[in-house]
Amino acid sequence: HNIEVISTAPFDGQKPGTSGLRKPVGVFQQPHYTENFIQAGLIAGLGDRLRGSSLVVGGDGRFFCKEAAQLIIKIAAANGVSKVVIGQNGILSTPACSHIIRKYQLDGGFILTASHNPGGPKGDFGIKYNIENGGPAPESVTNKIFEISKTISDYKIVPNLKVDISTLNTIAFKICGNDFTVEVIDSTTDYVQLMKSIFDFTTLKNYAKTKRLLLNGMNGVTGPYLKKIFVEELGLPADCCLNAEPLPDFGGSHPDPNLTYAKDLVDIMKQGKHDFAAAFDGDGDRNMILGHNAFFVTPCDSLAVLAANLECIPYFKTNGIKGFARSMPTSEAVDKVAQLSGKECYQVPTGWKFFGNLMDAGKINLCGEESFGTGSDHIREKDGIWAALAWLSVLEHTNKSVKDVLVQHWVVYGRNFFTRYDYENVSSESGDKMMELLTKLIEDPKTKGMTFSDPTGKSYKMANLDNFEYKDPIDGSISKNQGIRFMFEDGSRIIYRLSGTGSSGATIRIYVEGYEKYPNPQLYHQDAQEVLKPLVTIALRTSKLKELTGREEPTVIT
Ligand code: VG1
Ligand code: CO
Repeated sequence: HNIEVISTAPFDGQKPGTSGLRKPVGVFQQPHYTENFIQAGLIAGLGDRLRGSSLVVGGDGRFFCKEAAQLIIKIAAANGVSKVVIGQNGILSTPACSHIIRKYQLDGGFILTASHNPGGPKGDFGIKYNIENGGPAPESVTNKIFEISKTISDYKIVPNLKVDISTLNTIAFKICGNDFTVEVIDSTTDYVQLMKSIFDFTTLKNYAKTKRLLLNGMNGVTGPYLKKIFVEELGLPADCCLNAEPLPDFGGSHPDPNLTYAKDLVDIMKQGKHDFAAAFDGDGDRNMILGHNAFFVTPCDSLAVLAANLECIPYFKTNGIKGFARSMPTSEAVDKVAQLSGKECYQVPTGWKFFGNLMDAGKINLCGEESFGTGSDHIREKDGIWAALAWLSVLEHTNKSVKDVLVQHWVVYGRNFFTRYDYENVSSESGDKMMELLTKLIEDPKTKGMTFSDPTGKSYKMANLDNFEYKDPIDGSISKNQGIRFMFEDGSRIIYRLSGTGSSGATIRIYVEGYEKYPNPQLYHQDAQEVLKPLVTIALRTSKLKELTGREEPTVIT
């Protein structure tokens, strides 16, 4: 096997976003495009540890995963990597990749996914580099990848190295005298074992027998994991798993577990025949939890409820509960639980990479984001199936329905009403203009203390506003411009961000939160959209969103 050094030229825009590099498939298919990014990832991620290192490679099975996996093997081999561990047919969920890096003490890995973005030849593809703790590369590494990508002039490859990744096997090669091994492993075994070590599967099995559950893989990567865990291990009928076959184009759908894109599941749940449902995104790190009659648990509340009930899970009983964290736009519901239980609660920028240091330092063991991400320190990614099992553990332990668990939670802690408005695919120009306009408000000393009212007369006094900046408490690194925050005197918040996961144009996200503590529990049943209407009106008016984007309505409301 010969190593070839191929001349190449830089491509624009190979800057990893909130979670890796995401672009339309056609962009990755350009000659040298994917190769450049892999070479940059190896150098930035591993530096002088590159020779002799070991990596995991896995993806959500979307179109172009197999081609990219073969390229990674060829380029890794040429760069002196000694071992690549890869899921059979290239399939590994994002949580499984994270676990495999940790379990086998690998030096890092490539995850091939654009998460919940649609797939197929006309859809999106993505590549993410993860580091040796199993988590997404921190900004120091992703910035380096981008820097390298801007000046790259060649990459190394073993062009005629062909590896059969369809059968479980360990294959040894000699590359210019060096040993290079590819281990094709079963996609689910390690992850299923991990779940069995965290949760009490005997108790869950007995509980699951008495309930009607639905799990929706949305044609993404979780299908095989769902069948192993819920059908083989927990003994549920096979038809509890919906859309459980990973498809390269996700069946043409948008594998994003929310009320808009998982509407088919919501409709089934509305028929009232099931007690619990969960849906997962393309790469298996997001989750949506629904109760009887499609009762919807907001991800912010999900995090808070788990925080309040963690001790019913064996893993936390053994390890103790150190603290919690949430991304900045996520509601403060979990903070309320931390206050009452005397635990620390950290606030980090959007993106799972910011939780890694806190978990490594033993400061937190539960964290979450409003974007349907929940997870713990069992790995360094958010974990959809883990969240569903955690919820089942809570339901079993409390012997309550999903809705009753929530209502009881609100009675104790009050309710943080929350909603997010997404305006997808607006022009980058209008997105930037809106952020500029809001930045002017921050710079204007008059804004603080100003009263904002909606037409019905509800008013909110601005207590503070800024562009969120985060100083990592462990390594001291600083991340600026992480979202514009309006913080009102009554605890309500409005947050504006531009998405960092889109593949073209811009997506504006507006997050709105209002806190209520009612003497009458019935009031907690109010619709978040109704309760938050005045704040939403203020959010849209203050940002001139309609004027700047021409959009009357958001693309998605969560
Ligand atoms: C979005 C979410 C963020 C999440 C990220 C990756 O990022 O808001 O909370 O961590 O997606 O999730 P952004 O920059 O578009 O807002 V996944 O499941 O797409 O890897
Ligand atoms: Co995802």
